[in-house]
Amino acid sequence: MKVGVFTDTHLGSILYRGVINWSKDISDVRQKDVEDSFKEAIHLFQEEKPNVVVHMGDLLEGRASADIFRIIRVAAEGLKQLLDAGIRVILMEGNHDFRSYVRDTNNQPFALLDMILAGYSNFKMVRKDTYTVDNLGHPAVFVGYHDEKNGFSRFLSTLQNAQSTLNGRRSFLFTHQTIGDRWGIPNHMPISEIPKDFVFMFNGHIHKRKLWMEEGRMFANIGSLEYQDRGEAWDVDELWKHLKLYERIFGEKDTLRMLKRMICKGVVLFSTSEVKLNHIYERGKYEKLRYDSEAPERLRRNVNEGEIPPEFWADSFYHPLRSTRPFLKAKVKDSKTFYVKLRYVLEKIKGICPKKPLLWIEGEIEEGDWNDLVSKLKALEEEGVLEATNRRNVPPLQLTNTHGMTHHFEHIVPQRVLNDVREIVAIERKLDEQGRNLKRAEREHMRKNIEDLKGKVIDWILKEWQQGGNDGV
Ligand SMILES: [Mn+2]
Repeated sequence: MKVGVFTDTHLGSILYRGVINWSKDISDVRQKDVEDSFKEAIHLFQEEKPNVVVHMGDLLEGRASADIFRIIRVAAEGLKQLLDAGIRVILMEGNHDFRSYVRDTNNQPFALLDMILAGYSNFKMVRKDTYTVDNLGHPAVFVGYHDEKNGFSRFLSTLQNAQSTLNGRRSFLFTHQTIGDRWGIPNHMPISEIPKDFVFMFNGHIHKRKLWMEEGRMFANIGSLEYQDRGEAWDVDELWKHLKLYERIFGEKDTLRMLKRMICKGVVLFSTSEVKLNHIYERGKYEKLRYDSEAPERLRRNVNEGEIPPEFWADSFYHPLRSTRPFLKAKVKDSKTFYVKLRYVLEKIKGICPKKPLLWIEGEIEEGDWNDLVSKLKALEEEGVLEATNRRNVPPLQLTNTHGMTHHFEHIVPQRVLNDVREIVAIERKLDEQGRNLKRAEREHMRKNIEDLKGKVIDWILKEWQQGGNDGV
């Protein structure tokens, strides 16, 4: 059975959390971006024809938008296309679908959507505080949003109730709730408390993509369909470092491919009958998995429990969307260096992404330098390379978004990896300059040294890549 999963569409959203003072009004652009990515996801599912499509919540920005009726129609029209094509659709209610100031669950955006789609027998909706059990080749439990005001006890009892219906069978779990302690968020469901029969878990809510193994179980956080929050934005300096590293190791084509996977938000498609998945169910272990991907030989050899098979992030699993609008940020210390790196990064992004990035800057630089930088950025907007930026040196906002997130996502290339890269460069140069004068054995030794170092760097990159790098809260 083929399953498509997406989440946190936030249709109707016109803002980015934690961002003010854009150089122009971007609310229309924003609203269209969010609809574009939703439509692209629907289109992708129509083409790939999964048996089931699951949306894990926050389909709508139902709490804030006055445009809610139009937005519900946009959502319904998209979902109808899947339902008409015979694809089953399972929608889970998220905290943004639910307007907490309206008590009546029948007077909520999702209730309306349910009425619109009620005629479809292949449509299923999981409302707030409820769950449903279904079959995706293996049992699958779907849980609507649970209020976290009093912690996770109600969510836990829902999971326990659901488990009691499984008769010991291992199951998928799809939930909007935050699972695991991977984001530095105090509000999360500890993995150790999740009933043990749930072995492959998908969660929404956190817009940052991440895939990992823990306690022999698999966790997939797919992330939102668009950037929602300044905390998700990619740091220019960090992107630049990644690019330089990838170019060194992979060459141009694969560098762009990796960049796309880092920057572009996306959807997941997978087959529940895949051998590797069945291993999770049958053994709960990965050692015996067979690797048929194009991952480097050494990685295939060195798979330990706890590592994610790279093919789960391969093209067959994660599908980045073209309509993603990149979101960059920077803490500027030296405006000239920053500008050089920014131009470089923007040039590369242009190669993978039709939409112009947004840029958020802050920094402690002289008034004169700041004004100079601002006029350069304005020129970039006029040139059509940047969509918008912030014009004033606004002090960093305290990130008080709904998830209470902080900048736990900063992730730079570790020093040891940079050292390996420097070493590779140094040996390559030496080979280049003195190769002819060296003994053959010595040359071979140096080449082997380069291969070993590259292997180490590639291991790090793939591991980082699997875990989602830095793309999106
Ligand atoms: Mn949410």
